[in-house]
Amino acid sequence: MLKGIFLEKIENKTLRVGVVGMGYVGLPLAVAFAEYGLHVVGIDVDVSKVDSLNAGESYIEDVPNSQLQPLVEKGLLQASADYADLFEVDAISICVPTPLRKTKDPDISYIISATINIVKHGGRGKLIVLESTTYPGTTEEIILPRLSADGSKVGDDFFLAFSPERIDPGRTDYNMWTTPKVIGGTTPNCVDVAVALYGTVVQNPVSVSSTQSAEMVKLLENTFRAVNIGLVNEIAIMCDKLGINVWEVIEAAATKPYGFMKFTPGPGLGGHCIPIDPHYLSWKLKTLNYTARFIELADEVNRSMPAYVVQKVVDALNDQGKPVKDSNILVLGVAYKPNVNDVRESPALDVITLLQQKGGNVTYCDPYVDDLSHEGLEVERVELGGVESADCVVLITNHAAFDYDYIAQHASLIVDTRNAVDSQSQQVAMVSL
Ligand code: SAJ
Repeated sequence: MLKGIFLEKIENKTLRVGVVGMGYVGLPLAVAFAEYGLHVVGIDVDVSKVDSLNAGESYIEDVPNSQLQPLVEKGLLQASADYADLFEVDAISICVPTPLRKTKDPDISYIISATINIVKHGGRGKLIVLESTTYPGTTEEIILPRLSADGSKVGDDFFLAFSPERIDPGRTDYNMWTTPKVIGGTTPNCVDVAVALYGTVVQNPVSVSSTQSAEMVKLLENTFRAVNIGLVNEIAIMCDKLGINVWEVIEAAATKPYGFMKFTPGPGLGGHCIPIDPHYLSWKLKTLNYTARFIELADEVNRSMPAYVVQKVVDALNDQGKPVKDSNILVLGVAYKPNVNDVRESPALDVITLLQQKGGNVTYCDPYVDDLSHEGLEVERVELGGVESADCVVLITNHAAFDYDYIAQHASLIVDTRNAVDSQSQQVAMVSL
């Protein structure tokens, strides 16, 4: 019986694992399986990543070379751009991107391509686990038919599961072993085998009744964040109209020891998860003639925040008799969240664009981001000293590396969207969200 063979191979560490997609999710997973002692083949279409990994050089900050090299040298981890190298493996985790198209519809082309290539090189006898965040039904509607097209029976001839990734780059308080991992399978055998495999790298695998439930768990997690961030952004707008300090209100509300979870307002919603994932859910519900109103409303509020911030800048400069046009405006922080170098969906990009459209001379300062031209923006990067010559400083991302005392003492006007700068110096005019 295939299940028995699988469990024995996991037990005696002879199980061979494939991971498709060696990004910030796939590489840490591949390393974890290899560190447990399983032989891992990492598949990626980007040959430069494959070459880098086989040279023991990591491109993921959370995976240092010192962790990767020994695994490559021992032959426990190898990378390849050829799906044919999956022929020998027993289990495959699919960790490919699931972006949105320009129309905000899901783009599952990477999942489909991975599935077709896996089937081409023999899906029979394997455990296939999809990790990519996607709408409920993807695993059963897109992957299952392709794996069973040759008459193979799921749960007997192969196993199929969904397990959402919970990799949070840069997080140190939780790691892969200590972060519970949800697993849903197409059949009970599928769950048992997937739980046994993931139990080698995760202390607490949490099984649910179906792949659809597991897909929905991830979307609930990230929709929860998007909606609550939208709520707190609207609270900030309300407090502004009421003349109330929203930051004081949030800090005081956060003293409630139960029944409240603190979120903070900001210039918008960035990153490749939170602005994207909820649209996979709302898209699926649209196909069922249902409108996911909270998701749509939160998106509307979050997407309005960059323009709201720009209006603050316009008003603040106006109060000093300065038009935006030809004013020197310094944007502090362009990454999508503090202490990372990722600018995907960052609201800073919208703020810069809007200010340039109004004729502002915009520069930016971000210790993690050297260049924005790959985002289609022509904006000069300056050092923090640029604060002194700016007509207005707009704090978008509150990196820990910024010297906030220096900023408070040397800026003449600050629009602070993160409540990061104490207006100690009398000279600075402060505008807060
Ligand atoms: N943001 C706010 N106010 C908040 C929290 C976030 O404006 O109170 C903004 C951030 O500035 C950023 C965006 O929302 O632009 C997303 O921030 P995030 O804290 O949700 O960070 P992400 O996008 O890196 O989300 C990831 C997710 N992790 C996984 O999917 C495995 C999310 O589920 C985590 O909760 C989150 O990290 C985290 O807590 O760091």
